[in-house]
Amino acid sequence: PSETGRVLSIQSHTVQGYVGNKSAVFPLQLLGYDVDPINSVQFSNHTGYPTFKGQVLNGEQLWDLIEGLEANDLLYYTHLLTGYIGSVSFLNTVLKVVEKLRSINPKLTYVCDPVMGDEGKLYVPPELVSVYREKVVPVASMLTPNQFEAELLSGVRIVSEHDGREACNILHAAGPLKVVITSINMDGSLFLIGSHQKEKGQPPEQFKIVIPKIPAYFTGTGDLTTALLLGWSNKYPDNLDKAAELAVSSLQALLVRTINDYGRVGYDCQSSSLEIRLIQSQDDIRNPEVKYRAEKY
Ligand code: ATP
Ligand code: PLP
Ligand code: PXL
Repeated sequence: PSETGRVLSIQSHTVQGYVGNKSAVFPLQLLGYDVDPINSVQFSNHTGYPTFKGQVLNGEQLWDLIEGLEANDLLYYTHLLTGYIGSVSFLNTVLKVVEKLRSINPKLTYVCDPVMGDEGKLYVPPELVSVYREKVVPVASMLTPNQFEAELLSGVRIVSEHDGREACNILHAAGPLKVVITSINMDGSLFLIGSHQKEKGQPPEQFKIVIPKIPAYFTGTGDLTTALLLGWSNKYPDNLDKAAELAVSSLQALLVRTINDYGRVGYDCQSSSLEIRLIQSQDDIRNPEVKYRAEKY
C-alpha cells in the first residue's frame, strides 16, 4: 500500500452517536489520513430518533470557512468527501468548493456519496436529485450510491445484477471512473457492485461482493462505507475490488460486534435503528481480516 492524504470531509455532526463526520473522521484517521471536518449540521443526535435539536450550516457559512482556509493557504487537499446534504443552496456551494480545490490541486479526488434516500423513499428535497444528476455526478471521481440512489441517477430500475452493472455503465458515461453501489437488496442478501473504468471510454472492470443480511437496522453504515472505500481505494488505486473487500470486511465485523453488544443487554435489534460500535471496532478498521471476497464479472 502507498500514500495517504489530506481529506476535507463535509458532513453532518451529531453530538451523540455515529453518522456523517462522526462515522467517517475517526476511521480515516485510523487509516492514516489527515482529516479536516466541516460540519454541515450540528444536531443532538441523528434524525431517526423521536426528536432532534440543533443548527444547520448554510451555503454562505460554508463558503466563509473555505475563504478563511484560502486566506492562510490552507486549501491543499488530496480528497474531498461529501455525504448527506440537505439543500440545493448548500449543494451548489459544494460544487464551488470542488472547483476551488481543483484550482489548487488539479488531481483532487472527489468522493461523493449522493445521499438522497433509501428503499424507494427520498429524504432530501426532490430538487436535489437533478442537481446531483446534472452537476455533481459529472465532477465526482468516485460515487457510492445505494440501490435507490443509483436508480435515481442512472434512470435504470435495478432488480438484477445486470441492471446494477448497467447503472454503473451509465454513471461512468456521466463522469466518475469509480462507482460502487453499496447495497442492492436481492434474494435476501445485499449485493455490493463495484465498477472501475480504468480509461475513459473503455468498458469498466466490474465485480460483486455478496453480503448476508443481518436482521437489524443500522444508521451511519453508509457513511462509514464511503469513508472506508475512500481510505482503501487510495491505498490500492488499481484494485477497487480489494478496497471493497477490506471495507466490507471491516464493516461486517463492526456490525456483528454491534448486534452482539445490543443483544447482551436484551435489546430487540429489529425494533429500531442501532448505533454502530465504531470506537470498539478500531482493530477491525485498521487491520480487517478479509472474509468477504469480490467476484469479478
Ligand atoms: P447511502 O444511503 O449512504 O448511500 P446505503 O443506504 O447503501 O448508503 P447501507 O444500506 O447502510 O448504506 O449499507 C452500507 C453497507 O453497510 C452495506 O454495503 C453493508 O456492507 C452494510 N450493511 C448495512 N446494513 C446491513 C445489514 N442489515 N446487514 C448486513 N450488512 C449491512
Ligand atoms: N435517514 C435519514 C433521515 C437520513 O438523513 C439519512 C442520511 O444519510 C439516512 C437515513 C441514511 O443513513 P445511512 O447512511 O445509514 O444509509
Ligand atoms: O447518513 C446518515 C445521516 C447523516 N446525517 C444526519 C442523519 C443521518 C441519519 O439519520 O440524521 C443528520
